[in-house]
Amino acid sequence: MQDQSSKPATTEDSQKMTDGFHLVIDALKLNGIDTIFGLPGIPITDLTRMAQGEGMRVISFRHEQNAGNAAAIAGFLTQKPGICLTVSAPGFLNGLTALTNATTNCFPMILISGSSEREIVDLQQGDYEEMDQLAIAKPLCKAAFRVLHAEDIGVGVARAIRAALSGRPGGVYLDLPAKLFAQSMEAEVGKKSLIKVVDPAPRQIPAPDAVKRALDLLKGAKRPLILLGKGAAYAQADADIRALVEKTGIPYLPMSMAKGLLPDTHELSASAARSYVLPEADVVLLIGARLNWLLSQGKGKTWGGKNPKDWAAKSFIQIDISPTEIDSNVAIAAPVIGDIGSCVSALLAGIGANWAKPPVEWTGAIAERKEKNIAKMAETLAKDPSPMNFHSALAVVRDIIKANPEAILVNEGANALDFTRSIVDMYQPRKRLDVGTWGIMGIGMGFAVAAAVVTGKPVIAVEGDSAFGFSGMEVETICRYKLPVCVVILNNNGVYGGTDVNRSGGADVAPTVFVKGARYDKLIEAFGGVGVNAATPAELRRAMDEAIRSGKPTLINAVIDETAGTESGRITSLNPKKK
Ligand code: ADP
Ligand code: TZD
Repeated sequence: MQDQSSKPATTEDSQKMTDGFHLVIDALKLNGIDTIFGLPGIPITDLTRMAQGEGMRVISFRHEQNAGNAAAIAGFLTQKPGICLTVSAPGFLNGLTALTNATTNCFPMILISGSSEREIVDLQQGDYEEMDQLAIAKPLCKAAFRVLHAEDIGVGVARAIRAALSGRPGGVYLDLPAKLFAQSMEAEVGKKSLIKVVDPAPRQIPAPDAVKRALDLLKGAKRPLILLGKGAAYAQADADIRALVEKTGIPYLPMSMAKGLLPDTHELSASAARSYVLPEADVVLLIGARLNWLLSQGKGKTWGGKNPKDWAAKSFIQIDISPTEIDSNVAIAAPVIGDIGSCVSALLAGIGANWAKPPVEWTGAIAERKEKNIAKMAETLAKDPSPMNFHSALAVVRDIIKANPEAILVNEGANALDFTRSIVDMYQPRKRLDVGTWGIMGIGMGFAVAAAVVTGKPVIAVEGDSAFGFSGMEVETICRYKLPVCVVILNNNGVYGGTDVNRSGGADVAPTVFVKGARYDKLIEAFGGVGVNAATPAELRRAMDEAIRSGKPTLINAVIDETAGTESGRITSLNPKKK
């Protein structure tokens, strides 16, 4: 489709005039935003060209959902809202899943979409890609704004940034009708209309009595536990969080994207004794983690309730920036409301030199279980079955991450997700990026592209073969921008596995089964990347080492036993069953 958007102000007026295109770019740049993830087309094609011309990094994707996921994770990694730019209606809708997912995960992101003319949309007269985008976005994100006049672009961008970053971070929609871009105004007036947002994520200091209540509860605990969530990773209060764990001597559990806040090999990590500490702990300090389904809503057997429907058998302290999160599932005895940096430093200030570390009965019992489970896992990882299974392949990934702790690990799938999370240790904060709160497939290549672009570090994406398919075309994007991304597909021939059968006996394969022996490595070769088929751990290791060494876009098809793994990985129980 050819672009029909109006020309920018580049005539003899260019010294004195500006236009909507340039005001959007200037407003973003003024606020330190230097990267746009998007996909061009009417009416934003020129915006992408001009943004690039004005020195912004413009990363162009093959599908808006992947650009949106890239923006979301860029927001998580940088504490600046990630920008996703799309065309109207279908492009907007393609980006919307990522915007809603960002909001669900508390990642700051702004989806900017061009839209059709208001007059036509509101009368439903059938414009090109007509849709009332603002109305559709509103219930699906944290905030949504539309700008109709060029002189309001500064305010619109400022409001979007504040909404994305302040309080609980989330996704914001900014609707820019096509006409806006061509509106011109005096450059000087335009410049003055822009707003540099001061303190977009203001610190929120917890109340002293709330801090005291929390410390009193923690002091009296016999079996305390700290639970770190991805909010703690986002907050970038890494040194204080580590100091809190080490000074109190309290064992901790990281949620999957909080892995690496302290190295997984830390002596106070209770990860390898998870099923012991959750039911046994008497006081649990949640830092940036919600008691949602990932934590069994804070009640039931996981937490030591005798009857699965019991209330929590323990007392919770919860640090969160969102006051309404408190008591959302179980009673929280000591809420501490504020930003994690301020809250953790307030707790630290109240922990004197004579703080009594937890009783050795508790820490000793955890250590004992850890040791047993780690030894059991080492035994499993040492096996070398043929074909490879998840364990023997992931033992390789585990070693590669250990040798390259600065690498970012992107991870999606079912078994591919669960096994990677438990087998591959992380050593540094914000290095593990995954399916998050929704358990959504399709984040893989978008996250990988953004992680490489905003950090410059090597990226390893461990993908189930089904999971990869949702964003697989972006291997072209990875090759086009020459990103140091190594995709490892744990290929077991289908969704969860490849052994299901058609119950009718008909010719179609079962709904969960893919083409047997597919060679995903050939995909990346089409775009000049390195493709490797790895049938053994040794081949996988060689290919991964080489990918890290060369920094070349690489896709490894790791051939996994199609009988390995279970339906839905570790969440089999969530599948509905006949009563
Ligand atoms: P996980 O899935 O890792 O358990 P969640 O996404 O459920 O983590 O929880 C993250 C929590 O962190 C959210 O409740 C969010 O409000 C909170 N949060 C995010 N950023 C901050 C911050 N800077 N300060 C305090 N709380 C935060
Ligand atoms: N669609 C979306 C957007 N998200 C989802 N989570 C699903 C579908 C359902 N789903 C899962 O929850 S995991 C999964 C799907 C389709 C793929 C599992 O297969 P895989 O991984 O090949 O990626 P394993 O290792 O074979 O289990």
